[in-house]
Amino acid sequence: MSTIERAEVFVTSPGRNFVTLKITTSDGVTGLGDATLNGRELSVVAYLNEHIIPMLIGRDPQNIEDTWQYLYRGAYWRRGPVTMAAIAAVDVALWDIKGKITGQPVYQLLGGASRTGALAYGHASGSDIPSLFTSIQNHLDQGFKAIRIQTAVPGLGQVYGVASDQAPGQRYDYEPAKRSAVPVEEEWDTTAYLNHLPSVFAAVREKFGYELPLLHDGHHRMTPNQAAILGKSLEPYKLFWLEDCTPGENQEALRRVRSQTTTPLAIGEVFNTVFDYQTLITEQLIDYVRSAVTHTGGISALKKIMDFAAIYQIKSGFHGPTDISPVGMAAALHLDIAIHNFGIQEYMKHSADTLEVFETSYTFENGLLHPGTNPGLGVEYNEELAASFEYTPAYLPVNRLKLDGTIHDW
Ligand code: CS2
Ligand code: MG
Repeated sequence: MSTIERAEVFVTSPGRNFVTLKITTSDGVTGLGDATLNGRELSVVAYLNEHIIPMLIGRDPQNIEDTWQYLYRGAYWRRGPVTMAAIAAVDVALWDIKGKITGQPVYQLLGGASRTGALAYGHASGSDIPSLFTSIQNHLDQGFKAIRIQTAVPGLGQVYGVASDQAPGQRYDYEPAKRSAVPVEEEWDTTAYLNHLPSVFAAVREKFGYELPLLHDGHHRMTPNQAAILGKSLEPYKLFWLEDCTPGENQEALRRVRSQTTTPLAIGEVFNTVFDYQTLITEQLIDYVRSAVTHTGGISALKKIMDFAAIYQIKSGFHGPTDISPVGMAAALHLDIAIHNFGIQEYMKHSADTLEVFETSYTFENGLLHPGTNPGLGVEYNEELAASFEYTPAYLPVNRLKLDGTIHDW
């Protein structure tokens, strides 16, 4: 029997920080998993090195479900982003190994292809309407068939999710996380935002028409009532979804929003188990599951969430920002291709440096992503090059109200 012989954790920073788990079997087969938790990277490194890797050595790499249950139930301390990112990395690396052992891309092991490609959405943003239009046009020129819209808010400074204005053809990346010993602080004003956003969507619809699927991320900043007001005011502009309108911890908050607006709702990038979705799914309070494979315990666990969601006609819209490594992105794409209730996939192209460290085989053509047909996940990790990009602490920003500096949800 082949066994897990070695497991190593690598940290690299080709523009932003990534944590990667590499598992090697006694037959010399290797598998990769993404363990990146933006701004809290080293906690997952410690969890893996100190508590998980010693338990993996000698186990059968083929028994993915048993290993998942062993790590989840065995720890006693269940759930949480650090635990579930660590378990996800193991799970994804074992799927990669199983693919290589069987000579199949992972999506074949998940039931095969349900579609020819995964519809992707890109991030357009701008400090004003003209620069937003340029950014949208850039994305259309790159082939995107669905676009997320974020804009600055008059009277506020830098708003998270709004990139510096783009020259045509330039790669979008708002978030090479701001490198400093402490997080940068941004200011916020929900009233100004609620007053401004509908006019942005009106302008975009007037210029680009009603066919283009448009998305928006509220980044957990609203109360249920404010979210209901926004959802209603955006109804004329027929959004594909309104994401993270309220803080994620309180599932019941979405009842109020749902009862007030037909704007489709998506949530879940900060969720880490099926229990974060239980009320949302059984009461059909959302339309899209926003989880990342990387933060939800891996392919095995997210597949189960999606099968549960399918019963309630809820679809996927997996998290795919640049702080998910190309390994995590590839894992999401295999699931996207396999499940029946796929909805859309977030896609921000990684930097050239990142794509040199992680050699990927996924493709983006005609608005659709495909994981490729290489055995396993189809990603190679260049350890030597990775080691030349040293880890630097980097944090997500903190949000304070402009009026009086109160720390705000975001
Ligand atoms: C965003 C992300 O992609 C999204 O929808 O909300 O930029 C998110 O803030 C980061 O991935 C957090 O690490
Ligand atoms: Mg988001």
